Amino acid sequence: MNNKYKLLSSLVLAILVVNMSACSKTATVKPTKEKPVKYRVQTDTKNSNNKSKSYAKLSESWESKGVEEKQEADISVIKLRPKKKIVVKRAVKRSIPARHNVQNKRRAVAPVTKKRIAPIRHVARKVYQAPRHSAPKSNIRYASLKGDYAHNPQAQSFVNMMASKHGFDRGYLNYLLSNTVATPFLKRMAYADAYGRKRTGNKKPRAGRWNRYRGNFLTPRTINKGVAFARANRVALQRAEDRYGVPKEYILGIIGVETRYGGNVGKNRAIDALAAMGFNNPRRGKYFRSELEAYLLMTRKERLDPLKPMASYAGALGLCQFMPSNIKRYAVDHDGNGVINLWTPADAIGSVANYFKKHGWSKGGTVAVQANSINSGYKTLKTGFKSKHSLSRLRNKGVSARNLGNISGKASLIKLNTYSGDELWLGGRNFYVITRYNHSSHYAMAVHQLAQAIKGRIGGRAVIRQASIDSLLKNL
Ligand SMILES: [Ca+2]
Repeated sequence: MNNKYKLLSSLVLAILVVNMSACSKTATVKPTKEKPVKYRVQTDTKNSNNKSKSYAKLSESWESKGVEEKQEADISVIKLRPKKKIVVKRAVKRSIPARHNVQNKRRAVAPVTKKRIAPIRHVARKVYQAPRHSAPKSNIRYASLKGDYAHNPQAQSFVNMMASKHGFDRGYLNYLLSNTVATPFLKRMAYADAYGRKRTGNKKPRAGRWNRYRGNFLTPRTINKGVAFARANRVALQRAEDRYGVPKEYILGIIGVETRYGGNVGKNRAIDALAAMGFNNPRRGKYFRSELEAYLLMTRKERLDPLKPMASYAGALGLCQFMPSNIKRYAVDHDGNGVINLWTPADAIGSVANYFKKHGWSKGGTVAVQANSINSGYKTLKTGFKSKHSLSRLRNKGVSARNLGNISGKASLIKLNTYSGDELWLGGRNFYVITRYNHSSHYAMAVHQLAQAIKGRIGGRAVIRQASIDSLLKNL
């Protein structure tokens, strides 16, 4: 009987428990003013401690909000909240990469518009391919000057001079100068050339002037370009070396420093640059008007449209940046095609070599050697490419060189200002000849060091194999 009674009581208990659990699973929280959302209620038997803590927190917060039906809420309400949060987080995680993918796809399929092409590079490449030699449009006539130089008396007298001295048609010159533009940049450059830069106070120049100057030219990129240019123009360089006695590395040094082997032949039309310097420059206007005169004569002779060629802001032309008057004096038709075109590598190479030869290049002569000083005696000596000191005098002042090359008699003492003090060099006759290209010790030293860097690479491993002019143009 006892057993039966026990079985019955346990069955009754079990039924009660099952009913209770069934009731609790279907219970819901009625919406209130503050919480109008129905919460699904679940029981959890595992984390009873957490439940009690969470329930305590919930009841406190509901009390503060004045909710009366907190008793009906179950702890499982808390459990639903993290689930909700997780869902939100997943949505955020999904949305970020999805957005990126859309953007990337848009970028990938976006059509390349004309605006994306850099105009300056485009122009530079176009000019490097050399202006065409054909009859310019000299049949166009203007009755009078128009445009930026319409009321410029110097421009008017220039037209008269060109017509009377060289037989140019006045109407054609009017057309040319009417289509010549004085850009704000060129006018600014003309003003700076005339009046110089303003110096503020008596500040001492900063140390490292040579380091900064050298850093503009002695770069791996420029040296690599020089090696590629040398390999592409091997024949023209060798012919120039044989004909004029100028080592090919110094020709490469000049073209590298001047235009980075054609990468930067100027962003201004030559006629705009020369006219701006000639008609807006009270100090050196006469010189630049004579260069404009030489330019128009050159374009007439070489059958070039004067409105086409590009130049530096000072009017220097071609890969070797000759001024127009120097084209007449020193430029040569090195490739023998009947015209002088300094935008072609061969003519530029021959013209640089001829320029050096005409200025007294000594075949086989040493350009520069580095020197040492045992004391500060050199500070009493004049320095620069114009200085000339006998080797014995230099030795008395504590200056000596480990290897003088074939420098004999007199040498220039070159002092370069570096971050770590003065760097001394002895310049030979050919160092002075390089300064005839640009009157600066820094310039000549940059040409010398770039030449030596390229010389060390030409005989070594090829940086760019089978470099042709076409592949070089792609790399520019
Ligand atoms: Ca030629």
